[in-house]
Amino acid sequence: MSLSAKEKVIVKDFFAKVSSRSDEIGAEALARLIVVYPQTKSYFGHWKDLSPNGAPVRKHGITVMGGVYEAVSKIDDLAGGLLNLSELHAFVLRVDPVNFKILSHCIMVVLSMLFAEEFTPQIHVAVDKFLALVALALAEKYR
Ligand code: HEG
Repeated sequence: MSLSAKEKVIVKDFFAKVSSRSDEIGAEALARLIVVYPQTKSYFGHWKDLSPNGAPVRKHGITVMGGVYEAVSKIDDLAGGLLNLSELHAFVLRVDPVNFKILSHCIMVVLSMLFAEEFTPQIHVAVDKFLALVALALAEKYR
């Protein structure tokens, strides 16, 4: 699977358009991740406060969105561009790659919630493919 030139433009334009609300997207997506899929909390056991609307969850949601925006900027070479992040998640954090898909799903839900009008089916499919490729790139270093 790969993104067409047109899909890349759609993804870049959409994320540019919603960038002023990036923190909110990340915080809400991470809050939903740990509420809806509580098994994901095991990776964040070192945080003192694991409440969905608490400061650490919010902060990490913002960090993750920073990674998503980094991926947008490296859309032409996701595997190469996200190599360091992949190594971190594989060898240091040991995050099971299935969780990348679960988080992608949460991000999609939040995008459709916050941008009900803007998040058209055409944008939906391009962003869905993009996040699937980001998940694949993050899992690159697992073997
Ligand atoms: Mg990960 C750290 C991005 C999915 C668990 N994640 C990070 C960092 C970034 C990032 C940018 C900081 C890296 C650094 O400190 O240098 N994460 C990122 C992206 C995605 C993702 C872009 C998927 C789209 N992360 C993800 C998932 C889990 C996870 C699904 C677990 C369910 N990430 C995780 C943990 C840390 C990071 C435990 C370290 C958090 C800490 O500092 O306490």
